[in-house]
Order: sequence, then structure tokens, then C-alpha cells
Amino acid sequence: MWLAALPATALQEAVGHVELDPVFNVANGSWQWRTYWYDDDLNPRTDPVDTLCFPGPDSAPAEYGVRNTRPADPNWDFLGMAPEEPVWIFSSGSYSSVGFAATQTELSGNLAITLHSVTGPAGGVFSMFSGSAPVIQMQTIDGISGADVFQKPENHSHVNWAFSRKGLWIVRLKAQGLLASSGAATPVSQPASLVFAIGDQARWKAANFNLAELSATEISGDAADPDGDGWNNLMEYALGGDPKSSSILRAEDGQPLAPRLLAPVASGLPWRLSYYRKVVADEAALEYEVESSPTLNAASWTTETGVEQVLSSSGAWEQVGIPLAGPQAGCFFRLKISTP
Ligand SMILES: [Ca+2]
Ligand SMILES: [Ca+2]
Repeated sequence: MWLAALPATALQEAVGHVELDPVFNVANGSWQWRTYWYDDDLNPRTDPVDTLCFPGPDSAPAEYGVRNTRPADPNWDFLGMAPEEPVWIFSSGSYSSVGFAATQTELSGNLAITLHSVTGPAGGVFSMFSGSAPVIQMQTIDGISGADVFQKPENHSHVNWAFSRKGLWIVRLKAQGLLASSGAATPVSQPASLVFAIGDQARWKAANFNLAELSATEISGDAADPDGDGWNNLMEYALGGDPKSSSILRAEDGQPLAPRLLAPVASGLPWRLSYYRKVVADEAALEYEVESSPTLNAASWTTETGVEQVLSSSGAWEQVGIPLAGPQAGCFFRLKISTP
């Protein structure tokens, strides 16, 4: 079982005006990437960057989200999707803003921020740009090279971080500066990992796993079952489980995680299969389907087409019941959960 080896910590969401601050220690030649931001209680924070995630709700900027639409002009091809398609941008002017702090006084001139690596949804493209012209600093549509660099001026400066898919992204950056005293170049920093969690499911992952776990699909991937309870992470997310606890109950309300058969409430009415489902406006992609089979044979499963009934609802959850058309005796049911 994986659980014994897993640290209990997860990432904290940092929202609002967040400033990245790569700091060079002149005395010992090391770098540390930290952040400046304010938490929900307006406490000033200076956390190491790898303990945070930057959440991007899959909604319009006017609703505190990061989902935008790609302009038609070919100047925007670098974003990696067709014109008028969605693009998720942590923009310098939005609520989910991630910028860079003013450079420490021991360094002078530009700080070279370079792109080390990016992991994210398959086929996705990451880019960093400024302005509406735009000026491109980094783009992975043509791979990663020394050309992917942001020459950060000494003053506090903000950029736009663009992603062509929603999901969980890890952007690794390095920094190098010039010593004010001698003009000599500093060593290049170790890569710092910035986690951008776009959409509800990615935010759930970042709220449940730390950076090392998020980097390991055998722990945090949809098909993984790190607590060994038989529910993979996609099902834990979709039904309300805890991916680090082998409880058979939902974390939110202690109700059973597993779908249940409900007997007819009156003579002549159908049996129903009941389950919990997540109702998040930004996550319409999650699909729940009830299937039945008289034999369990792989080819014998058919989709139940009864009209769902909402039995109860609370916050982001609904308990629904599907009237079952299948035979009432000797029949098997299963709940299928999928993402496109
Ligand atoms: Ca599990
Ligand atoms: Ca679990």
C-alpha cells in the first residue's frame, strides 16, 4: 500500500496578487524561490514556491476565472489552439495574477528567467507573453530551448501565463542574475516548480497531493489508487472520496461512496440505482453512466436510459437516482465515470 510512504501535506492555493521572488544568497551562492502574497485572512506570506499552487477556475475573468478566447489574428498562433477556441490565461490584469517581485539590490540589470521543463495535459502548449501585441517570452509549441526566456527588469513586473488545455500543469523555471558589486554572473538556480491547477479536478488534485506526488502519475494519476481502497483517483474525485484514506464513506458527509440500489417506493415503480455526482459548472466534461448486465459478460453491458431524478443536493454535490429498466432479478449494475 502506498499510503504509509505518502507525506500528509498537499499544496496551498495562492490567489490574488502573487509575486515570485527568486533570491540569490551572495554568501553561499545558492538560490531560493519564494513568493509574496496575502492569504484569506490578509496575512502576508512568503512561502517557498513549491508548497503552493495557483488555481485557475474554468470560468470567465469577470467571474474570477482564467478562461479566455483566442483572438483570430495569426499573431496568437503560438498559444497552440485554433482561433475562437478557449485558452486559459493567468493574465497580469486578472484576479489570478502571478508576477515577479522587484529584484534584490545585490543584483543589477535583468534577471534571466529561463524555461527548464513543462508537464501538463497531453498535447498541451504553455506560453508566457506580455502586452496585447504580443511580446512572446516563452512558447512550447516549438519545443523548449534557450529562446524561452523572460528578461525580467529590475522592477516588479507581471506577465501572462497561457495554457492550451485545462488540467494540472507544472512549469519549471530557472533564474540567473548579475552581481551588482562585480557585474559577474551568478550560478543558474535549480529549477523551481510552479503548479498551475486549471479547472475543478486539477484543483482537487493539488489540494490532495504534494508536488512530488503530483509529479508521479502512479500516485496522483486518474487511474492510480494510492490508498489501495479499490477506488481510483478519478472515482474518488467524482464520487466524493478521499484519495489518501481507505474509508468507504464520502469525505464530505459520511454517506457511502458506493452506488446503492433503492427498492421501489410503491408497487409498480422501478428499482433505482443511486449515486453522488459532482455538479461543478466548469467540469461539464465529467460523465456518469449507469450500465446493466444479466451475466457480467463484457459484451452484455448496456446503458440504462431512465431519466435521472435528483434525490438531494448540497453545495457541489447531488444525489441522483436512475430508474432501472433491466430485469429485477439476477441483474448486475455498474456506474461508469469518464472524462473525454
Ligand atoms: Ca483510492
Ligand atoms: Ca479513498
